[in-house]
Amino acid sequence: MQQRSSTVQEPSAAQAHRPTPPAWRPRTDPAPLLPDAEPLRVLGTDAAADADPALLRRLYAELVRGRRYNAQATALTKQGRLAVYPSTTGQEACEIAAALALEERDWLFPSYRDTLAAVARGLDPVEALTLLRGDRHTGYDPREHRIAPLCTPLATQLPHAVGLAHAARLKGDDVVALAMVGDGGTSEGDFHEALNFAAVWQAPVVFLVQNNGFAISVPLAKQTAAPSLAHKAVGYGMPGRLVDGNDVVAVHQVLTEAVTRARRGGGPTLVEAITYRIDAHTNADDATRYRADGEVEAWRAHDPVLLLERELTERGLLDEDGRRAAAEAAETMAAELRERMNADPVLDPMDLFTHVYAEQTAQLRAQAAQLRAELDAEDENR
Ligand SMILES: Cc1ncc(C[n+]2csc(CCOP(=O)(O)OP(=O)(O)O)c2C)c(N)n1
Repeated sequence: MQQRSSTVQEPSAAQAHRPTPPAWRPRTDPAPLLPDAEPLRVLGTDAAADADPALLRRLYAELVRGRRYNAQATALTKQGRLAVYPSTTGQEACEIAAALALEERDWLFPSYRDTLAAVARGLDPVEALTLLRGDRHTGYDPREHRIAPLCTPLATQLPHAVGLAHAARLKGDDVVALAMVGDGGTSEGDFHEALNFAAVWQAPVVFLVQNNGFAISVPLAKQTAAPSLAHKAVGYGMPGRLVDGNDVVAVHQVLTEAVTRARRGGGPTLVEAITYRIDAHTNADDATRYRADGEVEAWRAHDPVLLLERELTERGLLDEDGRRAAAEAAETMAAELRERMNADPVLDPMDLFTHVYAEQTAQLRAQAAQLRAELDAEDENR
């Protein structure tokens, strides 16, 4: 081995002429942006004692109602009353916490899977299913409840949320946008663009990734090599937070903190909630082809409704009567949903031409006139 010289070396001629590069240091300290090593859990820990009993009861009632809503909507697909339903059975904690973390003046940007969050925010349960019933229109006025349309093209709701939040801030409106996306959606360009713009503009947005393990049949390991999806936040310059997505109190806490931070001008946050999709991707999917029953059973033991029920019971906040009351309220909602969904919707075929262009093209005007004439002729022949 070559001996190192103990004498200070004179710089070579080339080194002597090399200019010193400008000093470099990270533009922000990455350490505070990093997610915790473990997802935050509150239920079953000492921290649960601090949770407000009224909030816990409200969360419980919503979870029970949400579970029943998922079951009823799935049943409606089997009865031919609903074209498709992407269930959130097992993910109700994320859906409910997202809805409840927002103030009335805020905006929710859901994906196709997040009907339940929209319903928990106050949307009519039937209107929330309009798109999934096969009607191409959203079926509700997004401005009324400040719920953007349920978005089927993956992650496209994210730049929309950033745009709205940034515009609100420019106007001086005290509004936060919460955008929901799946783990698969994080591979989309829109995810990158939304997070980058949000951080550069310090827009008041909260991104909630529901990591339910799969993008249809594609497991997360085939989607990303990142340590976690929450770690992606650091690359954009925003904090990433990891939370147990089946612990409704923990998700509510993390989202409320992120919403408050955004409202105070602290900028966006990326939250990754670790959860699991108990049902298939939709009623059109057979999940047994790509995952083992044992995996599903392991997650059933970590069920969001059971976790909260256990906590409430142990703290003496829930007894048999309370359980029955929550179940009955959920049953009433389901019966009404069933009844209303069993009525045939009255659709006007002329609606095909509305809400598409502000000013119709000559071709569309001609087509509309042709359809009008055909419908009128049908009426006369009746
Ligand atoms: C831009 C785009 N590409 C592909 C699809 C087809 N698609 C629908 S759902 C889905 C998987 C999405 O998985 P994930 O984001 O994890 O959400 P999850 O359905 O699990 O809630 C895909 C690929 C789509 N809707 N949009």
